Amino acid sequence: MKGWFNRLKDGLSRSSTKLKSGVGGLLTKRKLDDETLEALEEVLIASDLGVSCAAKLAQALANKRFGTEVPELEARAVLAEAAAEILAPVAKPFTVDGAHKPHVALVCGVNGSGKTTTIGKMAKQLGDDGLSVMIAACDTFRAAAVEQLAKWAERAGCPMVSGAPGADAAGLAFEALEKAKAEGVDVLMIDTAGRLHNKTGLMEELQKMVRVLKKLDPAAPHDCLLVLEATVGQNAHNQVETFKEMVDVSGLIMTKLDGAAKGGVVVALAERFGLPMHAVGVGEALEDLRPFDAHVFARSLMGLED
Ligand SMILES: Nc1nc2c(ncn2[C@@H]2O[C@H](COP(=O)(O)OP(=O)(O)OP(=O)(O)O)[C@@H](O)[C@H]2O)c(=O)[nH]1
Ligand SMILES: [Mg+2]
Repeated sequence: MKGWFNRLKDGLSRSSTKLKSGVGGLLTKRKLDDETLEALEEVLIASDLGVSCAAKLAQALANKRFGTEVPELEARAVLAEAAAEILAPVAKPFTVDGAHKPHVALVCGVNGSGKTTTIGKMAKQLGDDGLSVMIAACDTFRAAAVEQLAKWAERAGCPMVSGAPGADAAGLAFEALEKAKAEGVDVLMIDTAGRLHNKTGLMEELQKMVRVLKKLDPAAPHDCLLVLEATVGQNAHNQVETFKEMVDVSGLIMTKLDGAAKGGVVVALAERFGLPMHAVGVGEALEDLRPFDAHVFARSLMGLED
C-alpha cells in the first residue's frame, strides 16, 4: 500500500499541477518584481486560495527573495511553508472526550458532500482505536440512505440505529442517544440528510435535532461536524457560513480533494474561519480519509515531496 503522503499527493495532483504550471510559468528566467508578485497572487487566487491568503503567500516569497531570480522549486517550497503556517492552527484531529458517554458527533453538510461515507470511515477508524461506536441513521429523508449506512456499519462492525423511512429525524436521534447511553457506548455518530441552504424545513430539522439531544445531555452534541466537498471550491465559504448560522459547527472535514483542482480552498477556509480541519478525504476507500496535517497538506498542494 502506498503511504498516506503519496495518496494525498496523488489526490491533490489536479490542484498541484495547476499551481505548478502557474508558478513555474511566472518565474522562469526573471527576477522577482512587483509585476511577477501580482501575477503570482492571481495564480494563487485562481487556485482557490482566496485574496487574503494569496497576498500572504506572495509576501512570504517577496520577503525572502525580492529582486532575485528564484528557482521554481524553491519558490514552491516557500509558498508551501507560508501555507502550512496558515494551516497549522486548524490541524486538529477529531478527538473523543472520554468524559462524555457517549461523545455525540452530529454530522451535517449539503447533499452528496460525503457525510455518510465519512461517518463509515470514521466509525471504522475509531473502532480500530479501541472505542465503541454507534451510528444513528437520521437521514430519514432519502430512502437508500439507511441501506448505504448499514453497509458501512457492517464494515466498521458497529451497531446502527435506524427508523422507518420518513420518520422524525430528531425523534430518532433522541432514541439513539438513549440507547447509546444505556449501552455505555463511547461515540455516537449521527448521520443527517443532505440539505441545501434554501430548504428551510431541513435546516430547522437540524436545529430540532440539537434541541432534542440536549434533553438527554445538555452538552450534546459535543461535536457538530460539517462535511464539505472540495469540488465546490469557493462555494465552501457559503456553506460554512450557512451552517454556522444554524448550528454550532465545531469542525470541518473536506472530502473529494481527489476530484478537483480546488484544494487551495482549504487554506482559504482556515484563514477565514479558523475552524478545526479534522480530516481530509482523497477517495472512496476506507483508508482515503485521514487526519489533517498542515505540513503534509501544504507540501502536497504545492506538488512537493515530503
Ligand atoms: N472521490 C471521492 N469520492 C468520495 C469521497 N468521499 C465521498 N465520496 C463519494 O461521494 C459520494 C457521496 O457520498 P455520501 O457519503 O453518500 O454523501 P452524503 O453527504 O452522505 O450524501 P447525501 O446523504 O445524499 O446528502 C459517494 O459516492 C462517495 O463514495 C472522497 O474523498 N473522494
Ligand atoms: Mg448520506
